[in-house]
Amino acid sequence: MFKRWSVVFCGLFGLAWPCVAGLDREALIEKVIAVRPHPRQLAWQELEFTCFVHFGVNTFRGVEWGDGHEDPAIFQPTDLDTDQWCRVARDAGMRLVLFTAKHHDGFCLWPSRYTRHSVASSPWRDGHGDVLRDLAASCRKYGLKLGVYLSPADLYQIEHPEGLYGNGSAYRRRTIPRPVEGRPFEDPRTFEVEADDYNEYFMNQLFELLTEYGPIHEVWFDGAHPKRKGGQQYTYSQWYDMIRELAPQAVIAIKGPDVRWCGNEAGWTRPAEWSVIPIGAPPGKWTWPDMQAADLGSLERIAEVLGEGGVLHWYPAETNTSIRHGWFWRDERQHVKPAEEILDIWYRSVGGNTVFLLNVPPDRRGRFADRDVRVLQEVGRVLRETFAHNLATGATARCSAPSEPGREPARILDGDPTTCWMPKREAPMELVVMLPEPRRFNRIVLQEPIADFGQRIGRFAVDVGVDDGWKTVAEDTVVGYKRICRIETGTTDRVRIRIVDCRSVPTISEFGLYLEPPREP
Ligand code: FUL
Repeated sequence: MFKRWSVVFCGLFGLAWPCVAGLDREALIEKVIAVRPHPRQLAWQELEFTCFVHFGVNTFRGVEWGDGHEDPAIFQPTDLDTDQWCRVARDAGMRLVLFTAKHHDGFCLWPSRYTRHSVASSPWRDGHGDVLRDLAASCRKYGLKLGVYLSPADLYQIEHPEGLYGNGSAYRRRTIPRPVEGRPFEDPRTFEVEADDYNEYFMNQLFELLTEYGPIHEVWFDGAHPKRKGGQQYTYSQWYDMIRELAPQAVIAIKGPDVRWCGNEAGWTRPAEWSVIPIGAPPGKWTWPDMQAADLGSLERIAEVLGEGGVLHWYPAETNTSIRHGWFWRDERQHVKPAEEILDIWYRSVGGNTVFLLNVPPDRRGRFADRDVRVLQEVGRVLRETFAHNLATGATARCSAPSEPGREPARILDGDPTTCWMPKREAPMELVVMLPEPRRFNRIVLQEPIADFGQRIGRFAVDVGVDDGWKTVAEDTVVGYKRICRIETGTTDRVRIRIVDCRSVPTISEFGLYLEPPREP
């Protein structure tokens, strides 16, 4: 449909607006709001706060990137305790642990059938250790989901004389998984692929990870490469097909179609994080490059990319950063971000329509270090206390515009994110929430029913009742899955939500008022 924007301008919409084959702004908006999350993307978004764990030979060398020449014997955690990771993560409010099963150095934290460069060659637990197995069991115990980071870059396979990376091997038909004597798979499925040695190796390992550790909910493909060799290419689409078959519930993140990198590693968030993003080609042909521009999803940007032959895609952002300076534990001089900073990122990311993936690197014992634990305990305490009670409970809501049947304003107060308010006409408009008595709060939460109606709100403001009038306390951009506004603590008996700019008719699923208790200095 969207081929080339013939630059005809539709004067109707104020400023010049390009039309493509007669498609005006309204028709474009209809296309944009029709884009919805896949259920696996929605389930991932609802996790909100997740835990990244970087652990491996780098932990024992005190480096960020290994070189592939590491002796597996250096991997010797003295007191590996994945229960502690999961307990701390759960108590901080996290719902998934994403683990570096293999980082760029190529050392595997599970005893892969396909390389000796793994925990099986370490004296740790006499070569019988399996960090991923311990972690999977702990995740089950603490009710957390599990994700895996499998680095496409692999320095061991580059540097080792018999390494498979970029070895010039032919692409030919191969069966995944390759049988290994004495180590059969319980899962009988096989895949016929067209691959060279390294892609076969990679898919054999994906098969191990996705069939032998219980359900995997996120697969993370990093784009970084400390080194390349032999023009090695990755057969991504075969990898994705295997993941869809073996782990249909898993989102494929970063170099993949389901979750996009926020574009930085410092925890910065865009003021307007749209989840409907134009990409340069249909998903099957797109290579998911990093997207670091400030504007990824405005209507202007969408028009531009569609005009060049692009398509629309539900592509929500994940904000990733580390609690420490660096991704791996180095020593106890390493800076640890204080709880205020983690909470600030949490509010901007979870409350800015993204998922927050916070890295917590275990130390050489194989435990989260005490300083990190203290920060996470404080973060968990603040989040629990703040969001324990919705202070909008018992309120009533009204809007001057008539509502669609069954979508009255009261729906934003029913605690059910699957119901919503939807008026019969477009923004601008106001929604007034009357509290049963004056209440004190400093956090305002808004959610859109993205599963049913996509992402629409582009700008809104919130006013609180003062004396006989209103005072604006928050103004912001998009809502999407969730927007949290932090405001000065105050008391009022009424709140007004003004939808200032919206793609089509606005809709809100949930509204909440909360009080973050004052913190000790
Ligand atoms: C980067 C990697 O190079 C880092 O080591 C780390 O894993 C980070 C999350 O992604 O691209």
